[in-house]
Amino acid sequence: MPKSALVVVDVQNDFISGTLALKDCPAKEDGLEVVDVINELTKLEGWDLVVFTLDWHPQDHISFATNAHKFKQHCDSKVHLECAEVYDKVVFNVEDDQKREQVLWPPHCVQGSWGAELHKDVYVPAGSVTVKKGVNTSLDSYSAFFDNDKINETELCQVLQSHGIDRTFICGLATDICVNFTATHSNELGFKTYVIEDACRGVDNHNIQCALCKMDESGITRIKSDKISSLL
Ligand code: VGL
Ligand code: ZN
Repeated sequence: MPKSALVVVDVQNDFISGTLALKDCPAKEDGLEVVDVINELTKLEGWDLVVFTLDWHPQDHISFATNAHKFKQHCDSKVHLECAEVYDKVVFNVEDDQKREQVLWPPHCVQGSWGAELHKDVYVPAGSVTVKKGVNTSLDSYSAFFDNDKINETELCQVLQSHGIDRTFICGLATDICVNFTATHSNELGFKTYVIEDACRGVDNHNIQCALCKMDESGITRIKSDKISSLL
């Protein structure tokens, strides 16, 4: 029997009712709706590992629109940071002179804050593992495996390998961003990768469809939560 890990991505207060609530994003999806579905999943017997990822940013993080002025001296002259609104993509030249493409978001998931906590109704089984991402000031990390420029790696791949995991089942927030990047990297790293569609919510409808199509093409399998127990 292949070994299976459930990877629950970023089911944190800020994405549900905090500063980056998905309800206020273009797709108007409600992040809270995943909580019950995910609780049903975590309670299934047969997981070899359950992982919770946390977006976990320092106050001065590069992805916060409120910090854009601090990175301005390193910024490409073409970009008018004064006009940068939330969701604008800017290019920063960071200290090591590398260009970073960065989407600006409202401040969210600040380390140790309420917004960064898992939603209180999320059931966390004994023995589950937590992986934090986006912890460096000058790197953003949508994926729970690598930052967006693949400069650093988190411990997630090694944790999965040390448990002998063959298959990952990815769910959580947001479909088109952190779920998408995490599933894509999982697949690239050689894990048979499933995305649990009804246990995800996203930011933007077009991007959600785009992300799901690209995942299909890369061999990631979309699955509904009620089909999983028969696979474990
Ligand atoms: C996320 C935007 C910024 C996510 C994280 O968890 O999908 N989105 N940081
Ligand atoms: Zn973030």
